[in-house]
This record gives sequence, structure tokens and C-alpha cells, in this order.
Amino acid sequence: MILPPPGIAELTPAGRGAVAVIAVTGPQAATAVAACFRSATGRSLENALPGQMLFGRWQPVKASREATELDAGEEVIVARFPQRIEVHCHGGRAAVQAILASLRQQGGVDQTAAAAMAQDAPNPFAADSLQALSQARTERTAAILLDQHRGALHAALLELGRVLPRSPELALEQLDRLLDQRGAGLHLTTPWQVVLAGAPNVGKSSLINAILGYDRAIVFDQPGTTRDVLTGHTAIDGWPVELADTAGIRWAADDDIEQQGVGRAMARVEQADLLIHVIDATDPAASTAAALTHPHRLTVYNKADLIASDLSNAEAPNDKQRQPIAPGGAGRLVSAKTGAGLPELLATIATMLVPKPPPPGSAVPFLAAHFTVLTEARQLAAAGNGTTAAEQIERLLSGDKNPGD
Ligand SMILES: Nc1nc2c(ncn2[C@@H]2O[C@H](COP(=O)(O)OP(=O)(O)OP(=O)(O)O)[C@@H](O)[C@H]2O)c(=O)[nH]1
Ligand SMILES: [Mg+2]
Repeated sequence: MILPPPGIAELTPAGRGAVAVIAVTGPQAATAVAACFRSATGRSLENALPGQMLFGRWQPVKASREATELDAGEEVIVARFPQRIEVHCHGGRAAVQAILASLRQQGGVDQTAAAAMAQDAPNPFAADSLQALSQARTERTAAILLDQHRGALHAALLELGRVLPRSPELALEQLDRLLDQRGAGLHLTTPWQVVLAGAPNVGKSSLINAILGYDRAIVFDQPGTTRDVLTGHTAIDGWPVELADTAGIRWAADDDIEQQGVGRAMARVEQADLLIHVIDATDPAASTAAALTHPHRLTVYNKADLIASDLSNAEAPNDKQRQPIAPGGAGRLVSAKTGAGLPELLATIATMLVPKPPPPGSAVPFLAAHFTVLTEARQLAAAGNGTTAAEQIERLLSGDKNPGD
């Protein structure tokens, strides 16, 4: 039998560090590492037990150009795990490169850190969540992925597979609970797109600056200040968000550049997960950009500091004396200048993005493929075909992400 070559991957991020960790995976990992490693006690790596750590020196068999610097032997710690061996060495680039070079000489093939770590995963969700975890931007999303790494989704799908053929109603309930997490699940590593749009001069740029906490966009008292789409990353209630500020929407734009800005703004709105339609609270009727439509829209009345209003409940001004303000009339009243109403606005945005946040420890599907399979399974289950639905879930559990092929 031909054994696959050992996989090698640097687990520590690129750049300078005190210590670096290199993973070597596959059935030939111990042989490849043992060829270069001399333990201080003389104990052999091949006989080391999983979990055991050996201290010693790294001495490449043949001196490659990079390896010459290590001829005296780099001090390393080698740790043996069931599915991989880790070499912990000095974090300098020269040491890392030399060790990687000598492992390549032993037939090692480069792999990604995620692929190296996935070897230890007890199920496909543990491996995929680990890979996603490295791209999580907030503690909240990392915690959800960690729950999946620890088995929440795996356990929920095992249970679903058992329930589907026997109790269709219960299975549909469980499927709906998983499918309800679609929004949150698909935005654990990819930020939500939230776009601020509206008529010129209503304070969109002021608002994005107030939310981001720094002056990302130029604010000026002339309409048409923002010409292009400007974005900034932030987290709202722990959900990763890419906020976009856009050019004020008006059709009689002064020049071609402004007109192009309006076109870009409209295109951005179309792709948004949530549109924040900003209106000037001092003159809502004149500053409503009627062309702005979106299935997920929040109306925000800005410049609250300029109107005499009780901000205590931070609701929109909808007293009868004013012009009818916007379709629906509901919205939030804020002041980008004073910050009044901003915490409530952020809370509203978070609730609109994720109406039902997953409770700690609960199962959350997190790949598009998970939702595709679960949606198919739900259709089958709803049509009374619980056994076929259970087969789809089985395939997902076995790591096959393309059921139906
Ligand atoms: N008093 C008060 N003035 C504000 C507030 N928000 C914005 N402004 C002022 O309104 C003017 C326009 O603000 P911007 O943030 O540039 O408005 P914009 O919607 O980005 O404008 P365009 O980019 O031209 O579409 C500036 O003079 C701001 O200082 C607010 O909450 N209160
Ligand atoms: Mg602007």
C-alpha cells in the first residue's frame, strides 16, 4: 500500500512571534519528523504516546541551503497527537523556514493550517467549524462556531435523523428551528451588509462616523458631499457588520460624478441585507428619498437635536401636525451630532438582523450547503417522505455536502 506523503502546515500566523508551531500530519508524520529530531533523553518519537511531548534538537538529515543555519541544531519541542505531530520552535522566520524546508526534503507536502487541524476532528462539522472559527470576527460569532465545534450541530442532526422517519411533526419543528438560524449561520464569518442611504445632506456620513466611532466619511453642509460608496467594519451587538455610506439620492444631480454616485448608491442598496433610510427629522417630507425601497428597511430620522422632542422613548416624530413622514411612519429618531438615540438604533439594527439569536450551546448550521440540504430535507419531510429526508441528513453527517447528486 502506498501511504500518502506527510502534510506540513504552519499553525501560527505569518509574521514575527516568540514561538512558532508546525503541524505534520498523515501516517508518515512520525517518520518524517523522527528523521530530523533528536530527543534530549534519547527517547524515540515513534514510540511516544499520544499527548506526550519531547524536548530536543532539530537536525536536518541533509543540509539544504536553508538548513545550514540549523546545523548546530535548533531547540524544539515535539508533541505527539493522535492525528498530527507538532513541532514547536523559535518563532523567527529563519527557523520556521528551515524546519519546513527539511520536512519538504522528507517528502512533506504543504497544506493549510485548517486542513492540518481538521485531521483531528471527530465529525465533518467539527472540522468545518474550526476552519470557520479562524475567520470569525467577533466573540459572539466565535462562541457560536465553538458550540458547533463541540458538537451542537452534529448532535442535533443525529437526533433529526432518528426522529425523521418516526415522528414527522417533531422533525419539522426541529428542521424549522435549524432553518430559522439561516441569517445568523451564514453571517458568522461574512459580515452583514448594512447600507445607509437617503436624500443629500440628511446626515448619512455623520451617522456612519458616529456608529463607527471615527471619522470615516467627510461631513459637509453642502448636499452632494459623498460621491462614492464608503465602507467601514464594525460589530453591532456582536454581529459582524460592514456599514456602507452612500451618495445622497437625487435625480437632478449637478454633475456626472454625482449622478454616478447615485447609481452606485442604488446598486449598493440592492445588495444590502438591511437598508437604513436616513431622513432629516427637521424636514421629513422634503428629505425622503422615495425611490429607496428594500424588503428590509429601517427608517432613521436624524438631527433630532434640532427639533423640540422628547427623546426619552426615541421614537419617530409622528405627531399629527407634521407632514406624513414616510410609508409606515415607524422608525428611530437619532442625532448623529449628540449621539442621542444611537444605542437604541444599534439595538434595533441587531434585532432586525438576527430576530432570534441562537441560545448558547444550540445547533447552528453555518455553511450554505447545510441550509441547502436542510431545506431539501424539510420539503421531503413536509411531503411525508421522512425516510428519504433522513437519508439526506445521513449524507450531511457523513461529510457529503452535495446530497441529491
Ligand atoms: N444639528 C445636526 N446637524 C447634523 C446632524 N447630522 C449631520 N448634521 C449636519 O448636516 C450636514 C450634512 O451632513 P453629512 O453627514 O455630510 O450628510 P450626508 O447625508 O452624508 O450628505 P451627502 O453626502 O451630501 O449626501 C453637515 O453640516 C452636518 O454637520 C445632526 O444629528 N444634528
Ligand atoms: Mg455624505
